[in-house]
Amino acid sequence: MPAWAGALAGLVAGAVALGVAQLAAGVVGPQTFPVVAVGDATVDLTPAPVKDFAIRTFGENDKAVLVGGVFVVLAGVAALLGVLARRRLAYGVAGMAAFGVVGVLAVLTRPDTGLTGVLPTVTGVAAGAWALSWLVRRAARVDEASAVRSPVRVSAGERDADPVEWPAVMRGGGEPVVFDRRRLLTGVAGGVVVAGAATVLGRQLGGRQAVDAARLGVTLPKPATPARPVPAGADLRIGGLSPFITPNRDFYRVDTALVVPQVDPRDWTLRIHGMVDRPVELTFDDLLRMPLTEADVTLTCVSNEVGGDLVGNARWLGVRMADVLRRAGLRSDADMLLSTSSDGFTCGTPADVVMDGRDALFAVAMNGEPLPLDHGFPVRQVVPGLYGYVSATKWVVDIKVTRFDQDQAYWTPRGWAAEGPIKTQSRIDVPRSGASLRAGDTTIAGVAWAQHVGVDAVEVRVDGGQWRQARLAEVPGPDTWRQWSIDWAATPGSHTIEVRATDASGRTQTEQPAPPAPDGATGWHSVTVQVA
Ligand SMILES: Nc1nc2c(c(=O)[nH]1)N[C@H]1C(S)=C(S)[C@@H](COP(=O)(O)O)O[C@H]1N2
Ligand SMILES: [Mo]
Repeated sequence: MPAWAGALAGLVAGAVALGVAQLAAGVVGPQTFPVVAVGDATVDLTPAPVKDFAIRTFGENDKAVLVGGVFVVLAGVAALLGVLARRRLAYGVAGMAAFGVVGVLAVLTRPDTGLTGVLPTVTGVAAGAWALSWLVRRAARVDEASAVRSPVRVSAGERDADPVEWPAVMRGGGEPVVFDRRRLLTGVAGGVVVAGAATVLGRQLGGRQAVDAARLGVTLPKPATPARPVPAGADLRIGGLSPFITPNRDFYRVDTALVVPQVDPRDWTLRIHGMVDRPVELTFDDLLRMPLTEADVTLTCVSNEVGGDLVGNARWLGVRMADVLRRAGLRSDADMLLSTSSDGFTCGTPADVVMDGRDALFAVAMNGEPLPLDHGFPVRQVVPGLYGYVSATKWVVDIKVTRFDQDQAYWTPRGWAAEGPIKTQSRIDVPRSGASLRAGDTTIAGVAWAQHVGVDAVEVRVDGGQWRQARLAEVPGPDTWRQWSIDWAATPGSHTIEVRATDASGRTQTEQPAPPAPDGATGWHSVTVQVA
């Protein structure tokens, strides 16, 4: 059997393994698909600098790149196992089993898989090993002609003594066997069909239909405390300027989940425990029966570079976290709320921030609809003034009331600060960097944010000249970003435009550039444009 045939058999056996695993994961849960479990574990184990590099280089495609990488590695190894299996089937099967062990370990260390989560890996590896041996055997046919011609039956042991070159695959009985390309290729075709069908079926079974349907079935109660009306002048409606409210489909997404957690609201509970007088457990219906608050809050990711787009503003509807926590009764020496998502991500939020009266919510809706699955359905946290990684737990299921000196959240051991208040920032949306403009009167516009403090001033300068005050749009309160604009008489040539904001506490953004890690980027956003 030539090497290419072994590689092909290995690849197809690998595909059968993944297909069967996908099918089983369709029943047990998509996060138990071994590629996803290994990918998720890789995300958690990746050193912070590598992860930062990946986010910088691939942006929101980082997950696709990771999963693609896992597939490429798997394909290479499967082909190699096929090549080895030509010599000895046991090599190939042992290699598959080794992969199974890696898969099982990854699944078992995930927080959202459980013991049944190993089923997809185990059945997949069993199916792959079976397919490999079936293909290798199938490709070897007893050479009837030479068996008849040969006066003596040659057994494998005699091969070395015999100068004649014997086919690589020998059957136990010692008949000379030859490689049968046709039988291999028909077997390969069968394997491809099985792998493809199992994958498609598994995807359908594991699809989001059930949770999507449950989401559509959610009836949102009216808020007991409606949002402050958005002033008419909050949205300057300038072409290219971010709208005041970011539509859900355009809202940035950042999380560590390779497959979006599917949490059925009928199964959802929120447990509050730790340093409390009485542990509390709430169902989704319990939560919806509490008074709801509506608030416009701008979320920001700590990974946002100066000028970046990991920031968005939405109208949230939810129960004040403080109301729920008061039911449990926080002990006075507790200072941290360690929240956990259904997929095991954790956030550490300062308790005093959540309890100080701001609109810190267990949110159930975003811009008038139940939370999109990507944004944490059925319940997520929203805390004005704190970066997402320390406050905005999506798919939240558990709050441990604890202390910063006793517990650490997900990102802290990975090199990010334990506490993450949002730094005042401003961004130029129009003109875009690199734009070509016509000389004459034009508008420079953008957004600025200083959540829970408020933006008091935005200044713009061109080519390092005088700072000029921008016009500020109105805002409903201090928790949202604020649009700004300024006129500019553009003259021919290349120009650099810079912006800086001053918050309501009187602090102006520092010019000093700092990277996002460990606690948020600083510096002034600038764009360079060509005017003709
Ligand atoms: N479960 C879970 N929640 C999470 C995260 C996560 O990785 N897992 N990432 C946080 C980070 S870093 C940010 S910036 C916000 C982003 O929320 P969004 O995706 O709805 O914009 O979610 C936060 N909540
Ligand atoms: Mo973030």
